[in-house]
Amino acid sequence: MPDNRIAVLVPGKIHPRVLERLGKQFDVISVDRGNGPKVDADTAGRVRGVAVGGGFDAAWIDSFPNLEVIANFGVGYDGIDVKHAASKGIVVTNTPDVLNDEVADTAIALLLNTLRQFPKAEDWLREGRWAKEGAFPLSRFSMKGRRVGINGLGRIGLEIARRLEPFKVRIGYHTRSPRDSLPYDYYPTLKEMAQSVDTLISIVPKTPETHKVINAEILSALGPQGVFINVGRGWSVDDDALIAALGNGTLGAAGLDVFYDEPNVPAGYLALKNVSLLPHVASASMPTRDAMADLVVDNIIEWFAKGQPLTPVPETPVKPRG
Ligand code: NAP
Ligand code: 8YV
Repeated sequence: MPDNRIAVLVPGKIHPRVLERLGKQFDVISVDRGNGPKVDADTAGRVRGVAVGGGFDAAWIDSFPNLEVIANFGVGYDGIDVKHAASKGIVVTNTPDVLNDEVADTAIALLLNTLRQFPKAEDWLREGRWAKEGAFPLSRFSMKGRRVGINGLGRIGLEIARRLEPFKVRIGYHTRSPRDSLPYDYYPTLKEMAQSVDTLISIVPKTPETHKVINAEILSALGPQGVFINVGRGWSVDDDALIAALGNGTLGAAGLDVFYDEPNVPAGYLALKNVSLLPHVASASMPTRDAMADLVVDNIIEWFAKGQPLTPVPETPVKPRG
């Protein structure tokens, strides 16, 4: 029997809760990413919504003539050609706020791991070295007395700043526009901030302006006691400069959750002892990923029920469905 429900395309893998909930209301069409959209013309014509956790470029968008809404699994929607979607009147949604706490918690954990080397200390215990060789070596760095600069004080950056307050560190931030009524030092440029702090946490989106902004000049301004943490996008970092600065002592240490070309991690990082590496897990708890999945589905439901999704991205302003 033909499925007369609205067809929603899911390219590649996505959190199972998205499929489970979508399947209750929509005709879910799961397709491999492969080398591009491979669906017959009749199916392509029936697709009115997309739920996606990777990328959706102009070629994919153009393959579905009746597409109305693309719901991205993630707050960062750099994998979707939003400009192209906007030009065709297609609404794009993302998953803001529901992951703020998890990502901010991870940023603090990664900072502490980087400063105090807790993962290496646990390895020391598990490898029997505590009993054989004695105490784990003292960590070179401490959180105490640090001056922290946050590159990007949006939804997540602000939660990171709030979590830093009880650590009694000095807190500053850089954004293009200063935020009102916050007790943190504002720096109009990243360079001025890097010159004034010894700890830099980056949580900016992937945009043309944020490409490789964490470069040799910024790392050298942080200095040998300096620490760099990235939970935003690997796109913002000049890897060659960071690997060189960590290797020659220009920078003290780094903690990275995100990489330029995931899941590929430059061998230069793996060879260094003063970098703590995570495989893009900042939002990766079951409760938070479930909340993200729910927001993906609820955006699609709200669009088709009311013509008003819950969290459209600013580049695709919502026009009521005709
Ligand atoms: P948001 O609320 O939009 O905040 C973005 C912040 O970055 C704003 O303060 C913005 O301020 C600032 N910004 C943007 N462009 C800038 C530029 N060129 N120079 C300086 N500051 C700039 O976004 P969010 O929800 O906090 O998320 C931020 C990003 O984190 C996401 O886009 C995603 O890429 C990443 N993320 C990573 C993970 C992970 O798993 N590691 C999880 C969630 C999110 P102005 O506009 O005033 O400049
Ligand atoms: C996720 C993220 O890892 O929300 C984002 O922008 O980077 C992370 O929460 C990703 O979106 C899903 O794989």
